[in-house]
Amino acid sequence: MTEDVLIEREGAMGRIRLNRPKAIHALTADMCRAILDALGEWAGDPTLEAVTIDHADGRGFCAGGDIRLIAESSAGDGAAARDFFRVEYGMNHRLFTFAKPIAAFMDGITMGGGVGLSQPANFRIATENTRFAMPETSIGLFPDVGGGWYLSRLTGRMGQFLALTGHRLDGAECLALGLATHYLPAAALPEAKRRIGEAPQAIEAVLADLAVPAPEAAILAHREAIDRLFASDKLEEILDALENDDSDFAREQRKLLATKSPQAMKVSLKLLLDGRAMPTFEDEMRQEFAVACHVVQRPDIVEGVRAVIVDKDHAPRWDPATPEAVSDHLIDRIFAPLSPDDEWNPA
Ligand code: QUE
Repeated sequence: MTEDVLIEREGAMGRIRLNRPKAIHALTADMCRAILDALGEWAGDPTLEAVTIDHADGRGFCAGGDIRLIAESSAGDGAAARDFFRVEYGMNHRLFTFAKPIAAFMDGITMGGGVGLSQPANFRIATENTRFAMPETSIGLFPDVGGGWYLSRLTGRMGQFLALTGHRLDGAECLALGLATHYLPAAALPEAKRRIGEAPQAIEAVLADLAVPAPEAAILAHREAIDRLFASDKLEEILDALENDDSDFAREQRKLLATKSPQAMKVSLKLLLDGRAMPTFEDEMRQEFAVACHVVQRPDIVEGVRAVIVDKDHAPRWDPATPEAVSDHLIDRIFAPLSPDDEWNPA
């Protein structure tokens, strides 16, 4: 048992409360296992009507996953990283297929693994504290935990933009893009949770009652530029489009992409291209697991976590170093299915 996530039963409600404040509630394998097991139990319990997911003490909803462990494992045989992804994706899939209502409170940093926890929820509550991103191209990973599914289903080329740049959205922007279903002031969350606890079948009515109009979504001012500049599924063409556009926005994005892992960016584009056509979320997670297992065997995760988390010099030396050097053959190998003995399947 881990204390890093609190699993509570209160009447007809199941509560999942992330409780690892020192790491902004980033998910460990033990936390994912505990959530997976609780959902398994609750799925078959006719007295359980609904589930809420939030964080207990401290700021931030969930900063991501245990990327130090992933990087350390990647420097060795990769077994612990594969174990982590297997249980995390199992949790993501169980949330996605859970038949009773789930409400996720994205009150603060909601990145990477936190996106995988919240996006499968029927009710996704944003606040003025929400900071939402899929920042994995900074550390040589890719927008996993179903990112290839959710991001590829956003309007236009917003998903490709978010996946490549790791751009942070605020709560109002999440609502405007459909990543959140409701916008509440953070001060109203205790009342929302109390009223949901009293009447789990009335989640939607409670949230509608406490929701307030969101501020303007700044990202919408760039929607046309994003759809145009990120239109291609080829990284080199996106970089050329940014290069040839004379706007501050394009210049900023071009500068930003120069810092990201070229391999991770190419993996992300293919993930979204394939993800949009995936017949089921199960197929998506099987693909993402295969990609994760192959990426763990490459050098960029170790280097990215070193540059961003360990040394914090923000000067990664990517390998391959340029988009041109990331061959189609390398991408094909990264997307190759695993053998039936190794592949991911629902828990
Ligand atoms: C990209 C990422 C992550 C990140 C930073 C990136 C990520 C993640 C964390 C993180 C942050 C604070 C913590 C922690 C993890 O940062 O996935 O344990 O205390 O989990 O640029 O993908």
